[in-house]
Amino acid sequence: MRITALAGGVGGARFVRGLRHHLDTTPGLADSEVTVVANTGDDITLFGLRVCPDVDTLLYTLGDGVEESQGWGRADESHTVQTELAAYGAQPQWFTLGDRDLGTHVVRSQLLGQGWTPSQVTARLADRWGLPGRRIRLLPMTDAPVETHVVVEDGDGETAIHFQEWWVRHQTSVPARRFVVAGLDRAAAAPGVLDAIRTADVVLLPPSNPVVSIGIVLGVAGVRDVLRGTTAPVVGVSPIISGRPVRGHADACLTAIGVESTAGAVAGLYEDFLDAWLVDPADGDVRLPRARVEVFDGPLLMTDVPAAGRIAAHALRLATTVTA
Ligand code: FO1
Repeated sequence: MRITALAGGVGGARFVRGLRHHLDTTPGLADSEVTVVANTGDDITLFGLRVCPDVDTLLYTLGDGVEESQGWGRADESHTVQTELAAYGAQPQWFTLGDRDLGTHVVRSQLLGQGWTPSQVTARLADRWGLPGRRIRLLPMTDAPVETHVVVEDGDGETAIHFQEWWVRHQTSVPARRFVVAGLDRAAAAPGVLDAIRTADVVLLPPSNPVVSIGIVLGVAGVRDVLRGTTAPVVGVSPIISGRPVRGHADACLTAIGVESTAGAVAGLYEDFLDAWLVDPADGDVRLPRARVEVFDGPLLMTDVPAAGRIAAHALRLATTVTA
């Protein structure tokens, strides 16, 4: 079976890890191929290095190198370089860059500087993390430079800050007026992205942030069209449980775009291509105009890999019951 997932950071990575676990432990599914289309709007340049948080979160999580307590960054991390940067007063200091994590950013920046495309770099990094051997293909959504910025109030005016500054430095406490995704209007899909959606047997939307993760991937030229046109059923997993995001600050992002933080409202963002929507029992009352809604038989929480696997398994079963 060929499965394609559009993913952002921690939620997306944990879901795909659970999906791969389910496929590997289910007779007849182990040789299924999983293609992950990753959001690159979170990317940021720091200290002259290109940092790709969602891609790196997927690499580390799927390659078993992630710091599990955070869901991002490397396990067994140290911060010697960061301490030296602070001693020099180098800015910014609000974004934690561990020594092992910096290894990824150095290699990525070196290869980009030699003319490699982000797709080529991502494939090279994925090799180190053993993703091909696990039948996981990780594609950045585009090879064009794209950055999500957040317009916030500034005195009697407004100013734009990088998404990471809003997300990490301010923990989204500063109200966002809107998101501006620099470069998205000129961003072509990266090689293989549109085909991965067109030729999939199933397309899955993990419980990633619907605004700044999946929403950004949907903004890449052609992605929404192929999602509408694919014969594959498109099945999503709600990132909201009874009005609260499972993790992160999806509610602050939804508020910024004037959407209520409910499982039904998030599905509404996908309604032009969504075929089925998996919700938590607390949201069993959700009704959608076209997509089929199903209630997961337990909390929609990826508390560990098997739990994520059960959610992914339910999403795949749901896919077999809907015709695209
Ligand atoms: N998240 C934080 O809350 N604080 C950090 O200092 C931080 C550093 C960081 C470094 C590398 C990386 O790949 C991710 C990092 N994240 C950090 C998470 C990141 O901001 C978010 O997970 C994604 O960008 C949102 O999906």
